[in-house]
Amino acid sequence: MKILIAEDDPLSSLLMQRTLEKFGYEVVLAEDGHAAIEILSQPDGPRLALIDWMMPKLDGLELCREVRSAQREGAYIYILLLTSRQDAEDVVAGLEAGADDYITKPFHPAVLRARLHTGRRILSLEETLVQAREEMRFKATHDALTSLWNRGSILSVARNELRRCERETRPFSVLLCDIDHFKQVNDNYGHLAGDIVLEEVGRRLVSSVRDYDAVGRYGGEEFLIVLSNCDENSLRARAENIRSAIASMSIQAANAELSVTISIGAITYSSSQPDVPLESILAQADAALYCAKAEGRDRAIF
Ligand code: GH3
Ligand code: MG
Ligand code: MG
Ligand code: MG
Ligand code: MG
Repeated sequence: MKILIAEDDPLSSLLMQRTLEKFGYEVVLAEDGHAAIEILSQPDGPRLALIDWMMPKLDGLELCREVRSAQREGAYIYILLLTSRQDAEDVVAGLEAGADDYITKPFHPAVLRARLHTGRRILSLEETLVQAREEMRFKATHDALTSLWNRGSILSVARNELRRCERETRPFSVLLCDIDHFKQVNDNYGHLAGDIVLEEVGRRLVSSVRDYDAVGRYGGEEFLIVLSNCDENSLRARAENIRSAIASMSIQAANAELSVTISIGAITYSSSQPDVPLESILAQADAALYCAKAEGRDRAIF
């Protein structure tokens, strides 16, 4: 585990470095507060910091305040303040500035070691919390079966893109895709096979679009694709690509090789008036999808 030592006195610094290396830490040194800030703000910088109170330029207290105000989420830095002061008001000042703990000079190595263990316990707890929060955030925004954006998220992606297109007077394009006769997959091969088909179709849709396009599960077997920087001509080409990419798939499920087709309602909206509701564009896409179904499926209608 990496640890920062911010200490202006070379001898103390060396002594601490040796002690900490003996404990198994990978030590990074800073001679003053500014250098410490620099090191701590690096993405893979140390998360544990042993900071001397008295330093030139930026002292330990200012450093604590600085670190706390620049704190990025998920990158908590545990600060152990090193001081020769032990008056009650100094201790209070140190903790209020943002230190997590303090240790007085001259320190006993075993006490330092124990206090650092406490810091690591806190850091690992924080890491668990951050991961749990990330997971919750992902679950709240993604579909559980396909891991695509869920309905709420793809709608807000679409809404944001629509507003951006209006501002920049660019065309806004969506594809509403619906698997053809999907009920028959469930009826003939079972619901689990149906789920596999949904996952595979979702994966293929993602691999058929560009990185900055967005694919979401809009409903049961319906997918909404928001394409950025796509005018009507390129939408035609891309809808056809996507249609044929799905039609040419062979999906292993329920001991069978399944294939499906999709129908697509394709809309390019070029803004002539501001603030057109997304819902009205999606209603047009839905109407186009309905035509694609009526005209025999496995096609895109614009
Ligand atoms: P069409 O070509 O007109 O779209 O016919 P369709 O059979 O695809 O359409 P329909 O709306 O009649 O049936 C959709 C089916 O999708 C019914 C529903 O049970 C199934 N479905 C929806 N969500 C899921 C899911 O998460 N898993 C599985 N296995 N099936 C699902
Ligand atoms: Mg000092
Ligand atoms: Mg239907
Ligand atoms: Mg369908
Ligand atoms: Mg449907």
